[in-house]
Amino acid sequence: MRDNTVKILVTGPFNTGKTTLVRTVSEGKFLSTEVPLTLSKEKNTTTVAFDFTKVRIKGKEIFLLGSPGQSRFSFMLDVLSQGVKAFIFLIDDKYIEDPQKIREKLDELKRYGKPIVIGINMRGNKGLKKEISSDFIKDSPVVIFSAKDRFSSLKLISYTIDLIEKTKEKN
Ligand SMILES: Nc1nc2c(ncn2[C@@H]2O[C@H](COP(=O)(O)OP(=O)(O)O)[C@@H](O)[C@H]2O)c(=O)[nH]1
Ligand SMILES: [Mg+2]
Repeated sequence: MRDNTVKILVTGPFNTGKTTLVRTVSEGKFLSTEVPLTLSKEKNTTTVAFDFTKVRIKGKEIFLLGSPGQSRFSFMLDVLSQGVKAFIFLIDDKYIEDPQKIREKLDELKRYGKPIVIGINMRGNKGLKKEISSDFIKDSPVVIFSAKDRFSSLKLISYTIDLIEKTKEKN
């Protein structure tokens, strides 16, 4: 990859807004691999391979990928993590996923040894369940945002780019 390209992987449990985040920052030019989902009350589609877009932020070309959320596709994480500079790990604002499972996924991600930013997708809600931040804030920086809002989604990515730069300086 060229010097000013930065690959970032958006990952996290099912139904946390990963595909929405990639779509929102893309301004329409994006690739997705969503297929119809019949067994879920919450969602009609699910990502089976990845979401992808390219976007310019802070003079850098960001390759933004979204992973599938369902555990049966977790083998994709290794494939998609090749060459990533950082991860954005999304958590649902309603905290429907079992915290223990979220933690397992997060621990799995830490094994790659790259910076992780936790994004809590508020989906337009104002109140944040207190336990979310207290459960996870000590692990990695937490950014509260909304995946449908372009401005807040770009802020989350900018934050991640800054963290990559800071981590580089330390090494
Ligand atoms: N209102 C609102 N809905 C959202 C937001 N982000 C995601 N959603 C909805 O949440 C659901 C799951 O989003 P999706 O991106 O498919 O989640 P993924 O499984 O993590 O890729 C979809 O119905 C989205 O429309 C948001 O910021 N605001
Ligand atoms: Mg998806």
